[in-house]
Amino acid sequence: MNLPRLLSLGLSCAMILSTACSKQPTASTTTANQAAAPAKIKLGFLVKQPEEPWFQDEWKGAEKAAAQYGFDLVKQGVQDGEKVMGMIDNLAVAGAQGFVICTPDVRLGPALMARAKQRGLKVVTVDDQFISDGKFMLEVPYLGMSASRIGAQQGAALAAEMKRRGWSAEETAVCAITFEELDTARERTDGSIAALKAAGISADRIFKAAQKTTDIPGSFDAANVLLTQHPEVKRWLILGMNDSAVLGAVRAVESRGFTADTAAGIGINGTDCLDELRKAKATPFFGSMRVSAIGEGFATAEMLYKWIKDGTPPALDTRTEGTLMTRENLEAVLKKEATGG
Ligand code: FCA
Repeated sequence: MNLPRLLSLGLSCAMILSTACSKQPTASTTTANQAAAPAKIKLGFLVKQPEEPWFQDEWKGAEKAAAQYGFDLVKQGVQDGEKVMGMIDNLAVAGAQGFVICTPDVRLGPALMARAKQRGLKVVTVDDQFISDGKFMLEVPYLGMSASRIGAQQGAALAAEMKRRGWSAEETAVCAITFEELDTARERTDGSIAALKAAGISADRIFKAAQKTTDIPGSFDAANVLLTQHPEVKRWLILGMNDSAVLGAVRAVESRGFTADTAAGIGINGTDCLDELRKAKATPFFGSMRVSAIGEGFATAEMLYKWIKDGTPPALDTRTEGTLMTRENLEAVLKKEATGG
């Protein structure tokens, strides 16, 4: 049932109840004498790509916080600006006091903050930091990945893998799937490329392929263009800003006959690649920098809740770290994370 319908139903129920009470003076006096129970805090958690396991995990974390602190949680996918603005209005009407958001477009920041302010809603950003006039909106609380550092770890791990396999510099090249219009994405891939260069891989063996959309088809298409341009490459190292960027490129190299022995990709997130890493036979998807999305969802929802409940303003900039997760250590990494280790 949609929200306006729910609200109008709620309203009619309230009207029926109040009519019933006015006909029974005793009952209504009792009601008036009872201390009004404090209204439950209600928070929204809005994400740009609800189909990504990363964001589903963030929701799981937020649900954990809701259960622990006893607040209501409204989860919603907001794939474009119109949906974001509509959702801010809906949340306000539904009595919410704030929301956490991973915005579909970081340049929506100023308009979104103006609407939230007008509606009296507090805002915490996760993953993608708002931009105003080309600058980060540092005044809006943000929690996200240590993008450059996690990217650097990805690049260093790819270089180590090349060395371990004994791949020569002449036969090997890097396929870097990029999405440079998003800062966190650019910082990750720049960090990764810098680490590969620092490990001795020459700049002219590193090829960027820009994805038009941040999903598997988007990176598959980008990688295909690159592979067509470089049929001479015998070994591919693959990097990208997240798991789906690397998964798309992995599917593209596979379609040209590359295997786990001739290509190696490392993603970031460690959430969208669990099925891939658990496959009976290894694929060119070697591993991923795992970051706890459940932890991020919990932390941002908790920050917002405490801000509303106690007036404690959240930290303005909080960064999370990653761990290399491969077929070998996957279950151990997940277990350690689940047990808070
Ligand atoms: C961005 C990406 C997501 C995830 C998140 C932390 O929003 O699109 O896949 O990596 O940062």
